[in-house]
Amino acid sequence: MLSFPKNFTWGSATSAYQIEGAWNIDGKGPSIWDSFCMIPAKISNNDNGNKACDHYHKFEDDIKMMKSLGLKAYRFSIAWPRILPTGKGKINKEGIRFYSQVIDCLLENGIEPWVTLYHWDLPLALQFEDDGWLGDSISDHFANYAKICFENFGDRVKNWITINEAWVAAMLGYGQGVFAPGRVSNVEPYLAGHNLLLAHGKAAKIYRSTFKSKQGGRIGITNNCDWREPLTKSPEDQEAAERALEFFLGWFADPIYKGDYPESMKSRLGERLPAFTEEEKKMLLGSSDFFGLNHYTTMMAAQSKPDDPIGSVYGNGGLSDDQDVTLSLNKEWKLTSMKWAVVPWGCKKLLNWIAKRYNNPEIVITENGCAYDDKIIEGKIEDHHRLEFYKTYLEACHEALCDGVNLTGYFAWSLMDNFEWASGYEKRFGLVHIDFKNLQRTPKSSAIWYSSVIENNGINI
Ligand code: PNW
Repeated sequence: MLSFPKNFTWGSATSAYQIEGAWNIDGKGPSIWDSFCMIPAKISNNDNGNKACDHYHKFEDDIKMMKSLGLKAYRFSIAWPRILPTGKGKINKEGIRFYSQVIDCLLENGIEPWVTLYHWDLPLALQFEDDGWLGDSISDHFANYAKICFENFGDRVKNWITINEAWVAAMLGYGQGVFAPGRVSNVEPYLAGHNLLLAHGKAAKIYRSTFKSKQGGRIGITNNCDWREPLTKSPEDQEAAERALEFFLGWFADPIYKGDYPESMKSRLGERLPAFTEEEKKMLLGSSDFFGLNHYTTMMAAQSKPDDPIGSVYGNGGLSDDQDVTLSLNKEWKLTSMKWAVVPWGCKKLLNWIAKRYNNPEIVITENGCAYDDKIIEGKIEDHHRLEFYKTYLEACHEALCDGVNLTGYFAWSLMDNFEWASGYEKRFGLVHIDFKNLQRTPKSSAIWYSSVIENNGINI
């Protein structure tokens, strides 16, 4: 039996656009994802989140299901355009009412709410009127929205996450154009990322100065990072792997834990990387109470050579021209249906890298999981690939704990199958199977296994 620390947080995660549906009712305004999905061929099968899992109407049943699975914590996001239909100005009371009910229902069932304020569904009005994450005023609009959430929910919510995966929002939304708002550029991602960081910093500052002492909660940011393993022992490849991690995670974590962007980014990007004022540096330094980490996979990294194919592999390398890093997969690695490699030791190495670089912060894995095409055999969801994934990644987490990494929680992505962004409903990440025709929920074998881990606070080996 591998035992975890006594107060370890065991949870599962979702996000608003991926599960709620109810996209245009009860006063909700449109988000950039509502409109992005209307553009033909942006989303696999032209799917959209209009209905999704219909969690908006089924949240009580879903919370009962969470309770029966034994979840101690549930991470979900608030849809900004449900609270502020145009991103600013008048508050939509129905939006406040909905999330209040969700929070109350969780607490009644003994489940701790972890709330993400921004999981990519920007109010469309802010994209039109303020240029989305490129605009000068966007971080202030976010801070204003965050304040409304603290005011209305902070009496009951004690764990806040400002921004989910600024890297994805900036790089896939403004660099590669595969996520909303679909822009393609090698300048805009760095400006969008800058404003996402400022948005986090301003919201955290408001929480700490006005709410924290009364409400007694904490606030952090969640960043995502894959592990980058040097392809060879050569110093060039070792440096390339380190640089790739700096361009991935250091981009967003260095300003918060060290006060500025990594040197490798500053020197390579020059004027394309905006600079922080001294005041902004001060605001960002130490602005996260925990290190939220979403981790999915690992790739090999090597120093680029002139005849390497240009561009990133599988869309998760960032802009390879800026980094001079060429990514590849080891042929031995098993792949999920996203073609993401299953490499548990990469998770352990990344946790150790974070502990070392950022002086052993408290780390919470706010997402980890995998997509597989489930087989339904006699009404049961045959799911041993996912079960194996969770088992091996949790074993890697346990090894990191033994190395001295201060890991305090783990959230499986995702609670249930849902709208997987550009992949639509084709890719299934859920512990719980959703039959999208009649919206029935059925726990998979991995969910049942995860329940036993939570119950034992450890893994039977
Ligand atoms: C995360 N990449 O997205 C998100 O937080 C979830 O909403 C999503 O469903 C989950 O992971 C699975 O995809 C990512 O290209 C999307 O590296 C893309 C990447 C990473 C994370």
